[in-house]
Amino acid sequence: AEAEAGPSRGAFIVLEGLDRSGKSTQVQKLVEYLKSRGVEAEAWRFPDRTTAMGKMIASYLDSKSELDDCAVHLLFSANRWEKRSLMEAKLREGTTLIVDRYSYSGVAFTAAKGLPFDWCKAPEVGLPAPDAVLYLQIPPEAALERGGYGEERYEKLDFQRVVASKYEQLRDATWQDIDARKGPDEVQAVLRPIVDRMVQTCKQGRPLSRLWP
Ligand code: T5A
Ligand code: NA
Repeated sequence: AEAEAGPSRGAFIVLEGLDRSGKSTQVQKLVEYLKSRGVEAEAWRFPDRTTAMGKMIASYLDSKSELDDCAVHLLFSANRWEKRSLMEAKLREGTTLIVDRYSYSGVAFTAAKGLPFDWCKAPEVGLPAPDAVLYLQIPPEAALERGGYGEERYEKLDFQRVVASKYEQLRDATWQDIDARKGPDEVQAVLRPIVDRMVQTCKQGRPLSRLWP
């Protein structure tokens, strides 16, 4: 049964996908679009590289430091927890958050290294759950052909294939597959009505739930 409506709030929308699937491009476009329609909206991204933990993560991703696989997984998770209260405050005050990666990336990328799925999910339990997860689906081979691929730690074809298979296991009721092989404007045209609808639903008081739904 539908949960009772709560107070009006902003929507929490996450874009997920392999490296170079076009998340950042779509997040920026969505926020500009929402603002142009008078909707209060902000672009967020994880990892948030600006915090102390984020700087450790950035150094690891650039292969400037080595970290134990379990330790870095917990750092990525802690980097979400440290933003939790601000995230919840923004949503409560009516700001819609369009977020580039979240806990789904956290689980898919660490599980792809061979760590147990349930262990990967555990530190995410209790974080705010997104209202919608929009998965930008692209074959790893096609992502590879896009600019800049291959500079960061995880940007290897074989690894991205395993990540894609781990994402498959994370599908839940909030998840929607989006064909991301098309041009940026075509992908944007598919995303806008989905986001518009969720902004309305949350304005009407869709209760915020917790991971994992
Ligand atoms: N990670 C992350 C974890 O292991 N655990 C975690 O908990 C989290 C949160 C960094 C890495 O960290 C891992 C996952 C990642 O490996 P990141 O900083 O988000 O994560 O890095 P990327 O995902 O690689 O982000 P990118 O910015 O590189 O890729 P995007 O955002 O998917 O793609 P975008 O929009 O920047 O576009 C990439 C290129 O393609 C072009 C763009 O112009 C650009 O050159 N492009 C298109 N070309 C053709 N058609 C389109 N539709 C296009 N859209 C964009
Ligand atoms: Na990357």
